[in-house]
Amino acid sequence: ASGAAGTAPDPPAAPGSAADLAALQRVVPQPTTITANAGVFAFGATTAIHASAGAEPIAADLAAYLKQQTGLAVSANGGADAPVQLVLQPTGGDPEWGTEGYKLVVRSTSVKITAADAAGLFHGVQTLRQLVAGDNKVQAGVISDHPRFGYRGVMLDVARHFYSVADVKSYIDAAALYKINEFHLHLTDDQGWRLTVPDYPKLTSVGGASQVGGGAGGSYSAADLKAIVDYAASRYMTVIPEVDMPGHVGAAVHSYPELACDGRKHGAVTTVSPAYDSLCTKSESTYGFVDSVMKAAAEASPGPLLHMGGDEAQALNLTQYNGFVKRAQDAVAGTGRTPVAWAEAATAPLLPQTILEYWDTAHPLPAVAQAATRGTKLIMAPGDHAYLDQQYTPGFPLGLHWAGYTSVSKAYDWDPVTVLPGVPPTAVVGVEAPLWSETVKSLADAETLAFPRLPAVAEIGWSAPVTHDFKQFAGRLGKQAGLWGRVGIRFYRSPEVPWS
Ligand code: TNX
Repeated sequence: ASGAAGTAPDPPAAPGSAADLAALQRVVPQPTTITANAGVFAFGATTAIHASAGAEPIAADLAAYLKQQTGLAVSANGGADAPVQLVLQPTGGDPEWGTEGYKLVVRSTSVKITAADAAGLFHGVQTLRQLVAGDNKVQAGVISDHPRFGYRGVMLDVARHFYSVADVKSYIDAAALYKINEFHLHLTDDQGWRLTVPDYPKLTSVGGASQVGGGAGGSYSAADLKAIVDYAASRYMTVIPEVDMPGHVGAAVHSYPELACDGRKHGAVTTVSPAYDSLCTKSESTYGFVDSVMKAAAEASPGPLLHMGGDEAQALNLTQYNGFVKRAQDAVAGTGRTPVAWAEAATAPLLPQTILEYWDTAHPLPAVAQAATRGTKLIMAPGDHAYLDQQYTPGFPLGLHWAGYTSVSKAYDWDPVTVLPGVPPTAVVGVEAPLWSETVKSLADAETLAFPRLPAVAEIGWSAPVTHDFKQFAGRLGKQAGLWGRVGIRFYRSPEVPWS
């Protein structure tokens, strides 16, 4: 064994008891392998963290998390002999780690996280946060961990109700605890347009000034979006901006009536139900608009993906819809980004790189699995498992139920590679948990719908299928409540979970 504190070799660790192993069974998502050893590491007022070159920001994160969770002022600038070690090891580590995996070794005298990349160290820190029980102690043992899928996303709908930059950051923070690495921002819809587009200022000055229920709405400046993107990056999350078209454009045609074929005045949409307006697909100026909007969306995030919507374009026939999807993909590709679209776009000629997001479990389209067999990649967000806006139970005060009621076990009991029959497993790039906000008026509402189901979807995206077991998951989930209390995440006390 190498010296955890970089000096003398460690003595061999004595194997842990069943109780020691149980003490490590509190991590969500379930890690790849866990071995318990005898002993416990205790964080104290003088504990210090040492970071290897490049790992300094993660040491600062860990110190800040520990301060928030435990009140202890742990130093992030410990020397090479500090008991807590964060080690960036770009070569020569376990090849299974990839960029997001890590190894955590806890001994009674030391804690060491090793990873090939800063993202892996960050995820290891999330595991450690969950293991620091209420008494600031961590059971000794070894955890080796890496994700099943590279895409593990959440989506926040900031169009139906507007969320401040501070609220968006809080949502990102809560998702980071469960190793989510993609943040999909649904920026435009019937009820509001939140993305500043320099060529079309009324999109935000007019189209931004509404939301469901008639409230004031709002929009993000380029600086606001940069703040969100930078914050997400500090949580090892990539932002995917979405501009939804050719349907779900109520706010756009309210701002610029000439974008619709009828040219009539379109009032602000403040209802829950969609307006079923459409961009005018036969007008060439529509595509100038599409180019301007995609350019602004691409400038909003440096990430490789740009979501172009494409759902529920009820006002168009299939020829009009398919023709629009083709041109919108070209507009996205022209910005250098990879297009992502809701699964309806499977009927159109797709660029080879376009990724589809599967959602509508109530009306599965055969074209989706067919596209996947031809090589199109899929993000799995099945409405009846992964939609965080669906009610937990009939009568639940928040949420809709078009896809059915989604209990915690329903959110957990699915496999991305079998959820849509006919899809080759290699087509699946990962999972996403969307939170549509027609009924979601505040960060507290958002958290109440997301917790505890977001951790369930996160585990589906991260953990190996052999670990799948609801009872065992529910036990680990119940142990998260103390941490949620300490960091201020609101949640629904589902009776399916043994809260402790
Ligand atoms: C369907 S999911 C929609 C959204 C709604 C959602 C409510 C999707 C691509 N379209 O516009 O907000 O249902 O659950």
